[in-house]
Amino acid sequence: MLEPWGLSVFTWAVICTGKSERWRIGTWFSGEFDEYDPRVPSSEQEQYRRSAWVILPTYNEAVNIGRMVEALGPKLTHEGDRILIVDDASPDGTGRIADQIAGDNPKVQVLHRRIKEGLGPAYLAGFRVALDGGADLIVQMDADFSHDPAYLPRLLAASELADLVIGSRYVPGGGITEWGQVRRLLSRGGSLYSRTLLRVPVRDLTGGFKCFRREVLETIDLSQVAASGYSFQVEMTWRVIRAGFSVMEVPITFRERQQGDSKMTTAIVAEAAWRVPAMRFRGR
Ligand SMILES: Nc1nc2c(ncn2[C@@H]2O[C@H](COP(=O)(O)OP(=O)(O)O)[C@@H](O)[C@H]2O)c(=O)[nH]1
Ligand SMILES: [Mg+2]
Repeated sequence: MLEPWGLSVFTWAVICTGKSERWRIGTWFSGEFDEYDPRVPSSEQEQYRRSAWVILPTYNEAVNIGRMVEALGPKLTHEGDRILIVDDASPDGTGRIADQIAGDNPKVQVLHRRIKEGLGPAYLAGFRVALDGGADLIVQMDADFSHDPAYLPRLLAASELADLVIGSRYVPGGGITEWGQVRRLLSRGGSLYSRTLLRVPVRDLTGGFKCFRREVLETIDLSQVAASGYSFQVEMTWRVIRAGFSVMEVPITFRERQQGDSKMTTAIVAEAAWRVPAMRFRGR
């Protein structure tokens, strides 16, 4: 009998060689994700895992940031693991709270930026700091618990198999809770729109819970990344695929933020609407 791990590798290999000749894209369909290999004791597996930096962009997340760092703590078992909070001068004092957390926890660092420029520039600044700091794996996730820290080991484990791992709502086993119809439609529509225009078989192109291997971010010219809102997620994945890296989607359940306010605006949606076709037609 094939173990889940073997099965997932097999499934991925089939997808890579069969369905998608041009891109190396796959989905992890197996049911057991959270272990590297069930046959190896976990203490030994830790030695194999590479260091991970988790980038948390924050704008007015004072109610969430402390709990978020606490929830991530037990998952950051490698000595090189770090959390990097990228705060854009949040008026609610998130930056100050982050500094306090960093003062008490040597695994936490804070990058303060003067102005709010959107998610894209905040992540790009965070990526550069993580690369300079020696991160092997760079994880990006929302700081509002929409991305559950419990899935972090799953993403890290899958990064043994693919250059970019996407926590995906739209593969078997993934989903969304507590979202209204409008938001669901927007997300589904956005993914379908991008997928169709860019002609890539990634299900969750707008997803923002991802793990990049460092080589990926070193190869892509980050100074060329133009998108700032949701389309940042699409643009990054698109650039990764075009650079020939492998992509794997692993299922996650996304939940609406419980506290604080969303920064989503019509301008962010509008940006995605024109930027995605622009990406496609800019040529390769
Ligand atoms: N540093 C920074 N973080 C941001 C900015 N916009 C959103 N965020 C953070 O990005 C994450 C996702 O944003 P959120 O408002 O939850 O968007 P939504 O989930 O699409 O509603 C959260 O952690 C936000 O605090 C920004 O301009 N700068
Ligand atoms: Mg959110």
